[in-house]
Amino acid sequence: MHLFPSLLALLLCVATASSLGKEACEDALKSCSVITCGVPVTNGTPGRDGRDGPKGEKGEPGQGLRGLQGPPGKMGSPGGTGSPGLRGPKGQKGDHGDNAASEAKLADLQREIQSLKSELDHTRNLLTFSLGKKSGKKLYVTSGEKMTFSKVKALCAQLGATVATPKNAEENKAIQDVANDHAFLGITDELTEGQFMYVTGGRLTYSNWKKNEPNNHGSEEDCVLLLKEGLWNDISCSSSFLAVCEFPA
Ligand code: MAN
Ligand code: CA
Repeated sequence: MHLFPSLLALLLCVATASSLGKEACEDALKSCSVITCGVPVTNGTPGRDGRDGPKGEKGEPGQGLRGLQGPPGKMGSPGGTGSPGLRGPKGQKGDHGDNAASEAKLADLQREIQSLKSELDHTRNLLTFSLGKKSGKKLYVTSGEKMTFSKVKALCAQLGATVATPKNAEENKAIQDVANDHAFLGITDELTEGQFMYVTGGRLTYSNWKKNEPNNHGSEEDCVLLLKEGLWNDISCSSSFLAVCEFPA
């Protein structure tokens, strides 16, 4: 709006300054802010443009905002086979098989068991009769062989029996009759010297020692021998005598 009066003042001022002397110009400067002072000259024609300068060094990276994250890369190649996993839990019990077939099999087995039982009864009766076993009495059996005490124990155990052990005079006589020779009894003092015990456990409740026995002759007599005449003598367990086994009453 006030542009026109200001432009007019500037033109006037330039015109005044170029027509005045140096002093007059400096005076004019006080009222005019745009002009420069000097001796007035006639301007020459402008020179030609210079050549292009050398290329500048690469600038520092800009400080603008970082771009957005690009899309995901391509999928990689598959990895190797992993190690086997842990063993799974035990499965549920399976169904029962064919019920009718199982029952038929069971009936067969029950018949077979009955048949075996009666055959076993018959064999036992025959054996006890032939061995002269009396009802309610122990059965004593000998193979007629002589062996060390440890072998007698093993043999009787194999038969499901124990080594013959008289608990009274009647049993002592029964063993004597079966053996008809010196025979080992199931009694030792192997655990504590001088303290004779049943090999099946427990202290003696009956004995039939010969005079001056047990004497632990040579300090090595821990077993008991039923002499042919029915009396007892302690003897070395590593000597060999008749094996007599005992079956329960
Ligand atoms: C003699 C007696 C017995 C002993 C035997 C060993 O008969 O001393 O006590 O057991 O010898 O052979
Ligand atoms: Ca002795």
